[in-house]
Amino acid sequence: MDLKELPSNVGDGNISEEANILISSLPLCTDFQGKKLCNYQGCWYKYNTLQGVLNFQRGFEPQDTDIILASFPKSGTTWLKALTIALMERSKNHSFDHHPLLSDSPHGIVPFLELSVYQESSSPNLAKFSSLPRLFSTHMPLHAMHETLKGSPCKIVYLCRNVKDTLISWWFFRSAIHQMEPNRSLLETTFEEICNGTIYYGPIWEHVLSYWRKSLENPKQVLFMRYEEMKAEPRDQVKRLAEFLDCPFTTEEEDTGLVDEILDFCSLRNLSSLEVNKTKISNKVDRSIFFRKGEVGDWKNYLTPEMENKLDMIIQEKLQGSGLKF
Ligand code: PAP
Repeated sequence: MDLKELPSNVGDGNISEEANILISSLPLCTDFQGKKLCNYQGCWYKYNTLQGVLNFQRGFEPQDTDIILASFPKSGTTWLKALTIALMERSKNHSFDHHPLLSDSPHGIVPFLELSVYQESSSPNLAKFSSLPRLFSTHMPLHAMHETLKGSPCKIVYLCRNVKDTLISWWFFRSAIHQMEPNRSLLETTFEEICNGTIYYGPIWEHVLSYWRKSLENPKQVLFMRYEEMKAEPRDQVKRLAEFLDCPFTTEEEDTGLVDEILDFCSLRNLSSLEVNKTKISNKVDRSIFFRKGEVGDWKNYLTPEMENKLDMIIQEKLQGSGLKF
Protein backbone atom coordinates (compact mmCIF):
# COMPACT_ATOMS: atom_id res chain seq x y z
CA MET A 1 0.00 0.00 0.00
CA ASP A 2 1.32 3.44 -0.70
CA LEU A 3 0.83 6.96 0.50
CA LYS A 4 -1.96 7.58 -2.01
CA GLU A 5 -4.25 6.42 0.75
CA LEU A 6 -3.37 9.54 2.65
CA PRO A 7 -5.29 12.71 1.97
CA SER A 8 -2.11 14.67 2.59
CA ASN A 9 -0.01 12.42 0.42
CA VAL A 10 3.56 13.48 0.22
CA GLY A 11 5.43 14.28 -2.96
CA ASP A 12 4.43 15.84 -6.22
CA GLY A 13 4.34 12.58 -8.19
CA ASN A 14 4.08 12.73 -11.92
CA ILE A 15 2.70 16.00 -13.16
CA SER A 16 1.90 16.22 -16.85
CA GLU A 17 3.25 19.01 -19.00
CA GLU A 18 -0.32 20.25 -19.42
CA ALA A 19 -0.87 20.38 -15.66
CA ASN A 20 2.45 22.18 -15.21
CA ILE A 21 1.34 24.84 -17.69
CA LEU A 22 -1.97 25.19 -15.88
CA ILE A 23 -0.19 25.45 -12.51
CA SER A 24 1.99 28.25 -13.80
CA SER A 25 -1.18 30.31 -14.33
CA LEU A 26 -2.76 29.56 -10.93
CA PRO A 27 -2.51 31.34 -7.55
CA LEU A 28 0.00 29.52 -5.36
CA CYS A 29 0.68 29.35 -1.64
CA THR A 30 2.97 27.44 0.65
CA ASP A 31 1.83 24.99 3.30
CA PHE A 32 3.24 24.19 6.75
CA GLN A 33 6.06 22.13 5.25
CA GLY A 34 7.00 24.70 2.65
CA LYS A 35 5.25 22.69 -0.06
CA LYS A 36 3.42 24.53 -2.80
CA LEU A 37 -0.34 24.39 -3.19
CA CYS A 38 -2.25 25.81 -6.14
CA ASN A 39 -5.75 27.19 -6.26
CA TYR A 40 -7.82 25.57 -8.99
CA GLN A 41 -11.51 26.42 -9.33
CA GLY A 42 -11.49 27.94 -5.85
CA CYS A 43 -9.89 25.00 -4.02
CA TRP A 44 -6.30 24.55 -2.78
CA TYR A 45 -4.60 21.39 -4.01
CA LYS A 46 -1.15 19.88 -3.86
CA TYR A 47 0.20 19.55 -7.38
CA ASN A 48 -0.21 15.79 -7.60
CA THR A 49 -3.75 16.09 -6.25
CA LEU A 50 -4.52 18.63 -8.97
CA GLN A 51 -3.31 16.08 -11.51
CA GLY A 52 -5.77 13.56 -10.04
CA VAL A 53 -8.57 16.15 -10.14
CA LEU A 54 -7.86 16.96 -13.79
CA ASN A 55 -7.72 13.28 -14.74
CA PHE A 56 -11.00 12.69 -12.90
CA GLN A 57 -12.70 15.68 -14.50
CA ARG A 58 -11.65 14.53 -17.94
CA GLY A 59 -12.03 10.80 -17.64
CA PHE A 60 -14.65 9.78 -15.11
CA GLU A 61 -17.88 8.43 -16.53
CA PRO A 62 -20.50 8.20 -13.79
CA GLN A 63 -22.93 5.32 -13.69
CA ASP A 64 -26.44 5.96 -12.45
CA THR A 65 -25.93 3.66 -9.47
CA ASP A 66 -22.58 5.11 -8.33
CA ILE A 67 -22.21 6.21 -4.73
CA ILE A 68 -19.65 8.87 -3.83
CA LEU A 69 -18.68 9.44 -0.21
CA ALA A 70 -17.45 13.01 0.16
CA SER A 71 -15.87 14.91 3.02
CA PHE A 72 -13.36 17.53 3.98
CA PRO A 73 -10.26 15.72 5.30
CA LYS A 74 -10.43 14.69 8.96
CA SER A 75 -14.21 14.83 9.16
CA GLY A 76 -14.77 11.13 9.81
CA THR A 77 -14.27 9.80 6.28
CA THR A 78 -12.92 6.46 7.50
CA TRP A 79 -15.99 5.91 9.68
CA LEU A 80 -18.42 6.82 6.90
CA LYS A 81 -16.64 4.44 4.53
CA ALA A 82 -16.78 1.57 7.01
CA LEU A 83 -20.48 2.13 7.74
CA THR A 84 -21.37 2.34 4.07
CA ILE A 85 -19.42 -0.82 3.27
CA ALA A 86 -21.12 -2.63 6.15
CA LEU A 87 -24.55 -1.47 4.98
CA MET A 88 -23.97 -2.50 1.38
CA GLU A 89 -22.36 -5.81 2.28
CA ARG A 90 -25.02 -7.01 4.65
CA SER A 91 -27.07 -8.65 1.93
CA LYS A 92 -24.03 -10.82 1.13
CA ASN A 93 -22.48 -11.37 4.55
CA HIS A 94 -24.70 -12.73 7.23
CA SER A 95 -21.85 -12.87 9.71
CA PHE A 96 -18.98 -10.53 10.44
CA ASP A 97 -16.48 -13.41 10.40
CA HIS A 98 -15.59 -13.07 6.73
CA HIS A 99 -16.25 -9.42 6.25
CA PRO A 100 -14.35 -7.40 3.61
CA LEU A 101 -13.43 -4.94 6.37
CA LEU A 102 -11.36 -7.71 7.93
CA SER A 103 -9.14 -8.05 4.88
CA ASP A 104 -8.80 -4.46 3.66
CA SER A 105 -8.97 -1.00 5.18
CA PRO A 106 -11.99 1.27 4.58
CA HIS A 107 -9.75 3.46 2.39
CA GLY A 108 -8.56 0.42 0.44
CA ILE A 109 -12.13 -0.72 -0.25
CA VAL A 110 -13.47 2.75 -1.10
CA PRO A 111 -10.63 4.56 -2.88
CA PHE A 112 -10.39 8.31 -3.31
CA LEU A 113 -11.12 9.28 -6.91
CA GLU A 114 -8.55 12.06 -7.18
CA LEU A 115 -6.01 10.72 -4.68
CA SER A 116 -5.93 7.13 -5.76
CA VAL A 117 -8.01 6.03 -8.77
CA TYR A 118 -7.26 9.00 -11.05
CA GLN A 119 -3.87 9.84 -9.63
CA GLU A 120 -2.45 6.46 -10.55
CA SER A 121 -3.72 6.72 -14.10
CA SER A 122 -5.60 9.13 -16.34
CA SER A 123 -7.60 6.16 -17.65
CA PRO A 124 -7.81 3.72 -14.75
CA ASN A 125 -9.22 0.27 -15.14
CA LEU A 126 -12.42 0.32 -13.12
CA ALA A 127 -13.15 -3.37 -13.73
CA LYS A 128 -12.58 -4.20 -10.06
CA PHE A 129 -15.71 -2.18 -9.32
CA SER A 130 -17.77 -4.69 -11.23
CA SER A 131 -20.29 -5.27 -8.46
CA LEU A 132 -22.88 -2.53 -8.33
CA PRO A 133 -23.21 0.01 -6.94
CA ARG A 134 -19.64 1.25 -7.36
CA LEU A 135 -18.39 2.97 -4.21
CA PHE A 136 -15.93 5.86 -4.49
CA SER A 137 -14.80 8.65 -2.23
CA THR A 138 -13.49 12.16 -2.61
CA HIS A 139 -12.25 15.17 -0.71
CA MET A 140 -13.06 17.46 -3.67
CA PRO A 141 -15.67 20.18 -3.16
CA LEU A 142 -18.86 19.54 -5.11
CA HIS A 143 -18.17 22.25 -7.67
CA ALA A 144 -15.06 20.31 -8.78
CA MET A 145 -17.31 17.37 -9.73
CA HIS A 146 -20.17 19.43 -11.12
CA GLU A 147 -19.40 19.17 -14.84
CA THR A 148 -18.29 15.55 -14.67
CA LEU A 149 -21.42 14.41 -12.82
CA LYS A 150 -23.77 16.65 -14.76
CA GLY A 151 -27.06 14.91 -15.41
CA SER A 152 -26.06 11.83 -13.43
CA PRO A 153 -28.44 10.69 -10.69
CA CYS A 154 -25.56 9.08 -8.75
CA LYS A 155 -25.79 9.47 -5.01
CA ILE A 156 -23.45 11.56 -2.88
CA VAL A 157 -23.11 11.31 0.89
CA TYR A 158 -21.34 14.25 2.50
CA LEU A 159 -20.00 14.05 6.03
CA CYS A 160 -19.54 17.39 7.76
CA ARG A 161 -17.68 17.88 11.06
CA ASN A 162 -17.38 20.98 13.17
CA VAL A 163 -14.40 23.03 12.08
CA LYS A 164 -12.70 23.17 15.47
CA ASP A 165 -12.51 19.39 15.89
CA THR A 166 -11.50 19.04 12.25
CA LEU A 167 -8.64 21.45 12.92
CA ILE A 168 -7.45 19.47 15.95
CA SER A 169 -7.71 16.22 14.03
CA TRP A 170 -5.67 17.75 11.17
CA TRP A 171 -3.02 18.87 13.65
CA PHE A 172 -2.61 15.40 15.18
CA PHE A 173 -2.70 13.75 11.78
CA ARG A 174 -0.01 16.05 10.36
CA SER A 175 2.13 15.45 13.40
CA ALA A 176 1.68 11.69 13.05
CA ILE A 177 2.53 11.41 9.37
CA HIS A 178 5.61 13.55 9.85
CA GLN A 179 6.46 11.80 13.11
CA MET A 180 6.58 15.00 15.09
CA GLU A 181 5.27 15.77 18.53
CA PRO A 182 2.00 17.72 18.12
CA ASN A 183 3.49 21.08 19.11
CA ARG A 184 1.81 24.49 19.49
CA SER A 185 3.65 25.93 16.53
CA LEU A 186 2.12 23.38 14.16
CA LEU A 187 -1.31 23.91 15.74
CA GLU A 188 -1.03 27.65 15.16
CA THR A 189 0.08 27.18 11.55
CA THR A 190 -2.79 24.77 10.87
CA PHE A 191 -5.20 27.19 12.58
CA GLU A 192 -4.02 30.05 10.34
CA GLU A 193 -4.37 27.88 7.23
CA ILE A 194 -7.95 27.01 8.22
CA CYS A 195 -8.78 30.64 9.00
CA ASN A 196 -7.36 32.11 5.80
CA GLY A 197 -8.70 29.26 3.67
CA THR A 198 -5.36 28.04 2.31
CA ILE A 199 -5.49 24.63 3.96
CA TYR A 200 -5.25 21.64 1.59
CA TYR A 201 -8.76 21.27 0.03
CA GLY A 202 -9.83 24.56 1.62
CA PRO A 203 -11.44 26.91 2.13
CA ILE A 204 -13.44 24.62 4.36
CA TRP A 205 -16.50 26.91 4.24
CA GLU A 206 -16.76 26.73 0.45
CA HIS A 207 -16.32 22.98 0.68
CA VAL A 208 -19.11 22.41 3.19
CA LEU A 209 -21.44 24.94 1.58
CA SER A 210 -21.08 23.38 -1.87
CA TYR A 211 -22.62 20.13 -0.56
CA TRP A 212 -24.99 21.82 1.90
CA ARG A 213 -26.66 23.86 -0.85
CA LYS A 214 -27.01 20.89 -3.14
CA SER A 215 -28.46 18.77 -0.34
CA LEU A 216 -31.19 21.39 0.12
CA GLU A 217 -31.83 21.63 -3.59
CA ASN A 218 -31.77 17.91 -4.28
CA PRO A 219 -31.98 15.84 -1.07
CA LYS A 220 -32.47 12.64 -3.07
CA GLN A 221 -29.03 13.09 -4.60
CA VAL A 222 -26.99 14.56 -1.75
CA LEU A 223 -27.31 13.37 1.83
CA PHE A 224 -25.74 15.83 4.27
CA MET A 225 -24.60 14.06 7.42
CA ARG A 226 -22.89 15.43 10.49
CA TYR A 227 -20.22 13.74 12.57
CA GLU A 228 -21.70 15.14 15.77
CA GLU A 229 -25.14 13.70 14.96
CA MET A 230 -23.61 10.34 14.17
CA LYS A 231 -21.97 10.37 17.58
CA ALA A 232 -25.10 11.57 19.40
CA GLU A 233 -27.71 9.40 17.67
CA PRO A 234 -25.84 6.67 15.79
CA ARG A 235 -28.85 4.38 15.31
CA ASP A 236 -31.00 7.06 13.72
CA GLN A 237 -28.17 8.28 11.53
CA VAL A 238 -27.14 4.87 10.24
CA LYS A 239 -30.78 4.12 9.42
CA ARG A 240 -30.99 7.43 7.61
CA LEU A 241 -27.90 6.51 5.63
CA ALA A 242 -29.31 3.08 4.78
CA GLU A 243 -32.57 4.60 3.56
CA PHE A 244 -30.77 7.12 1.41
CA LEU A 245 -28.69 4.33 -0.13
CA ASP A 246 -31.89 2.39 -0.91
CA CYS A 247 -31.02 -0.42 1.46
CA PRO A 248 -33.21 0.34 4.50
CA PHE A 249 -33.17 -1.99 7.48
CA THR A 250 -36.01 -4.48 7.53
CA THR A 251 -38.06 -4.88 10.69
CA GLU A 252 -36.45 -8.27 11.15
CA GLU A 253 -32.96 -6.79 10.89
CA GLU A 254 -33.87 -4.16 13.44
CA ASP A 255 -35.45 -6.71 15.76
CA THR A 256 -32.39 -8.96 15.63
CA GLY A 257 -30.10 -6.07 16.56
CA LEU A 258 -28.27 -5.68 13.25
CA VAL A 259 -28.17 -1.89 13.50
CA ASP A 260 -26.21 -2.11 16.75
CA GLU A 261 -24.00 -4.88 15.38
CA ILE A 262 -23.00 -2.71 12.42
CA LEU A 263 -22.36 0.27 14.67
CA ASP A 264 -20.24 -1.85 16.96
CA PHE A 265 -18.31 -3.42 14.09
CA CYS A 266 -17.59 0.05 12.65
CA SER A 267 -16.76 1.65 15.99
CA LEU A 268 -13.40 3.30 16.39
CA ARG A 269 -12.59 0.75 19.08
CA ASN A 270 -13.23 -2.22 16.80
CA LEU A 271 -11.84 -0.83 13.53
CA SER A 272 -8.63 0.33 15.17
CA SER A 273 -8.13 -3.10 16.74
CA LEU A 274 -8.25 -4.93 13.40
CA GLU A 275 -4.87 -6.06 12.09
CA VAL A 276 -5.68 -4.75 8.63
CA ASN A 277 -5.95 -1.24 10.07
CA LYS A 278 -2.53 -1.43 11.70
CA THR A 279 -0.55 -2.29 8.58
CA LYS A 280 2.06 0.04 7.09
CA ILE A 281 1.27 2.67 4.48
CA SER A 282 4.89 3.78 4.27
CA ASN A 283 8.18 2.82 5.90
CA LYS A 284 7.37 4.66 9.06
CA VAL A 285 3.62 5.28 9.15
CA ASP A 286 0.81 2.80 9.60
CA ARG A 287 -2.93 2.97 9.23
CA SER A 288 -3.50 3.58 12.91
CA ILE A 289 -3.08 7.30 12.12
CA PHE A 290 -6.68 7.26 10.84
CA PHE A 291 -7.93 6.42 14.33
CA ARG A 292 -7.36 8.68 17.30
CA LYS A 293 -10.00 9.79 19.82
CA GLY A 294 -13.10 10.21 17.70
CA GLU A 295 -14.71 12.63 20.13
CA VAL A 296 -16.83 15.73 19.83
CA GLY A 297 -15.40 18.86 21.48
CA ASP A 298 -11.77 17.73 21.81
CA TRP A 299 -10.86 21.22 20.56
CA LYS A 300 -11.68 22.58 24.02
CA ASN A 301 -8.49 20.94 25.27
CA TYR A 302 -6.27 22.80 22.84
CA LEU A 303 -7.67 26.06 21.44
CA THR A 304 -7.14 29.33 23.30
CA PRO A 305 -10.18 31.61 23.85
CA GLU A 306 -8.69 33.94 21.19
CA MET A 307 -8.52 31.13 18.65
CA GLU A 308 -12.06 30.08 19.51
CA ASN A 309 -13.36 33.64 19.10
CA LYS A 310 -11.58 34.17 15.83
CA LEU A 311 -12.96 30.95 14.38
CA ASP A 312 -16.46 31.73 15.64
CA MET A 313 -16.39 35.11 13.93
CA ILE A 314 -15.18 33.66 10.65
CA ILE A 315 -17.74 30.85 10.80
CA GLN A 316 -20.54 33.33 11.44
CA GLU A 317 -19.47 35.49 8.53
CA LYS A 318 -18.91 32.66 6.06
CA LEU A 319 -22.08 30.72 6.83
CA GLN A 320 -24.34 33.74 7.17
CA GLY A 321 -27.66 33.25 5.41
CA SER A 322 -26.91 29.64 4.47
CA GLY A 323 -29.00 28.06 7.23
CA LEU A 324 -25.98 25.94 8.18
CA LYS A 325 -24.51 26.13 11.68
CA PHE A 326 -21.38 24.54 13.06
P1 PAP B 1 -9.26 11.24 6.33
O1 PAP B 1 -10.01 12.44 5.86
O2 PAP B 1 -7.78 11.41 6.30
O3 PAP B 1 -9.73 9.97 5.70
P2 PAP B 1 -10.94 10.97 8.58
O4 PAP B 1 -11.29 9.53 8.71
O5 PAP B 1 -11.92 11.86 7.92
O6 PAP B 1 -9.55 11.10 7.88
O7 PAP B 1 -10.69 11.61 10.00
C1 PAP B 1 -10.09 10.97 11.05
C2 PAP B 1 -10.93 11.31 12.26
O8 PAP B 1 -12.05 10.41 12.32
C3 PAP B 1 -10.14 11.11 13.55
O9 PAP B 1 -10.69 12.05 14.46
P3 PAP B 1 -9.90 12.61 15.74
O10 PAP B 1 -8.54 12.97 15.29
O11 PAP B 1 -10.69 13.76 16.25
O12 PAP B 1 -9.89 11.47 16.73
C4 PAP B 1 -10.52 9.68 13.89
O13 PAP B 1 -10.30 9.35 15.24
C5 PAP B 1 -11.99 9.69 13.54
N1 PAP B 1 -12.50 8.33 13.33
C6 PAP B 1 -11.94 7.33 12.62
N2 PAP B 1 -12.69 6.22 12.68
C7 PAP B 1 -13.75 6.53 13.46
C8 PAP B 1 -14.88 5.77 13.91
N3 PAP B 1 -15.04 4.50 13.59
N4 PAP B 1 -15.78 6.40 14.70
C9 PAP B 1 -15.63 7.70 15.05
N5 PAP B 1 -14.58 8.47 14.65
C10 PAP B 1 -13.65 7.87 13.87
